[in-house]
Amino acid sequence: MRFPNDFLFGAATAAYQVEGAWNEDGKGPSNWDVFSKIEGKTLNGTNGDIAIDHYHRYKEDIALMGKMGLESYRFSIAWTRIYPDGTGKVNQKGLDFYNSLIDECLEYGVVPFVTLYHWDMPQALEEKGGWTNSKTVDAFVRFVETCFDCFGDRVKHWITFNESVYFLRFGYITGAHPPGHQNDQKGFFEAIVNMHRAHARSVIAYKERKQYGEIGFSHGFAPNFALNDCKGNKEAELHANMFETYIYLDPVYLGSYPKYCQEALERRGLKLPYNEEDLKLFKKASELIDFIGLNYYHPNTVRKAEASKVSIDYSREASTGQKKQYYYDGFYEIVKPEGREYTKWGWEVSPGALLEGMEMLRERYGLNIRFYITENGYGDFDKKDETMIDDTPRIEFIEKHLLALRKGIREGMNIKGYFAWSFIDLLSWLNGFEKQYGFVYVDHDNGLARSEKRSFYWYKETIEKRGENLKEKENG
Ligand code: BGP
Repeated sequence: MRFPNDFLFGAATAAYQVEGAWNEDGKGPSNWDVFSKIEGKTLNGTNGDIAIDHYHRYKEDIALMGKMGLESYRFSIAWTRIYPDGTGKVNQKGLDFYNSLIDECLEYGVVPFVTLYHWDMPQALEEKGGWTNSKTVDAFVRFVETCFDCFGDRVKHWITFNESVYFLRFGYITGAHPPGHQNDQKGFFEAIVNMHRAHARSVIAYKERKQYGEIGFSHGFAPNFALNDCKGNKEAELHANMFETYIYLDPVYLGSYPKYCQEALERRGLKLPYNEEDLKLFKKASELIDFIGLNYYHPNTVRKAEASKVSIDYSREASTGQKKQYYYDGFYEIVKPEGREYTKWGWEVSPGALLEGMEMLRERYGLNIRFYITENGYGDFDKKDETMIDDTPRIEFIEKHLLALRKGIREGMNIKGYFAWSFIDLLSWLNGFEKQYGFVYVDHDNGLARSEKRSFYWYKETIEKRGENLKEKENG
C-alpha cells in the first residue's frame, strides 16, 4: 500500500535549536539564551548562540530539502525576532527573515508547517513571571496575530504549542528548563492554565481571519502502560496518563480539565486556577481546532511508587531520561523492564505503543480526529568518517514507525502526515550536539559543513515511492 497522496512526508526543527544569530538583526534575548548560560544546565555548557547557523544558511538547508523531495518543513518562529522584548514594536527584520524562509520553502515545493511556541520566550517576559503572568498571554496572542497577518497567506498549517507537558514540568517542577523553578507547584498549575488560555485565544484569532488553513496543538506523547495488571500499577497507569496527557489535551479538544486531575489536586490542597469564562473560551476553541500533533519518541512503563522512597531528581540527566524518574507527586515511577529495546538514552523503542496510544486518544476525542505525527526520530552519536555516515539504526527506527502508521491508516485512522525529528543535526536542549537526529550531518570541526547521511537518500526514496519501498518488511 502506498501512503495516500495527501499524506505529508516532512521533517522538523525548532528556531532555538538551529538558527543561532541570537542577537542579530534586532532579535531580543530569549529565556533559553539566558538559561543555557547558567552553569550546569546544559551538556558541556552548550547553547544556541550559533547553533547550526540556519539563520544564515537557511537557503542551503532548504535547497537540501528540495534535493530530498521533502514535502513539508516544520519549523518554529522565534518570538524574540518578531517582538524582541515581547511587547513594544514589531521588528521588521524578523518578519523579513521568516518571509524569505517561507518563500524559499515554497520555491522548492516544500509546505511550511509552523510552530508558534517551541519554548523560546522573550526573556523580558520571563522576568515578569513568564507563563504564570496573564500579561504573557496577551503578548503571545499579539505575536501570533502578527504571524497570521504577515505569513498566513502562504502558511496554511499552524501549531500553537509544542510539548507543553515538558516545558511546563521542566520549567516549574524539575527546574531543567527555564524559568528553572524547582517544585513550584502553584506556579506550575497557573502556567498550565495560562498556556491553555493563550492556546485557545490563538485558535480563535486564527479562525476569525478566515485564512482557510488548519491549526493544532502538539503534545509530547509518551503513553503510559502499567508494568503488569496488578491493581496498584493499573492505578499508576491511569494517574500517569491523566497528569501527562489528558490534563494538557482535554482543555484543547473537549474544553475542560479532567475531573480526575481536579479531585487528585484538591486532595493535595492544590487547584487549577481557572474560571467559568475560561471554560467558555476553551470550549469555543475546542470546537474550532483541526488536529492533534503528536511528538512520539517512546512509551513509558509505570508502576506505583512507594511514597516514602520518592524524591524529585532535579538533575539534568533525570530530565533527559538517562536516570530513573519519579513523578513529582509520588504516585508512580517509570521503570525500564529488561528484554525490551532501548535507545542509548534509555528511551524504549515501540512503534506498537504509538498505535495503542493513538487508539486511547481516538476513544477520548473521537474516532475521526485528525493526527499529524509532528516529531518522531532516533537520537544517536553520529560520527563523521571518510565516507557517508551510515545511520542504519535511524532508518530502521523511522521505517518501523512509518509501517505502524500505515497500518493505522489502513485500519481507519485519520493520519495526515509524519515529521521526522529532525531534518538536520541540531542542538539538543539538554544534550548538546552529541545526540543527533538528522538526515543531514553538520560538521562542527569543519565550519558547520553539511553532508547527507544514508538516511537522507532512504527518506528521499520513501517519499518518491510513497512508502511502497517499506512493503516487503511489513511482517518481518
Ligand atoms: C522534543 C522537542 C524537540 C527535540 C526532541 C528531542 O521534546 O520538541 O525540540 O529536542 O524532543 O529531544 P532530545 O534532544 O532531548 O533528545
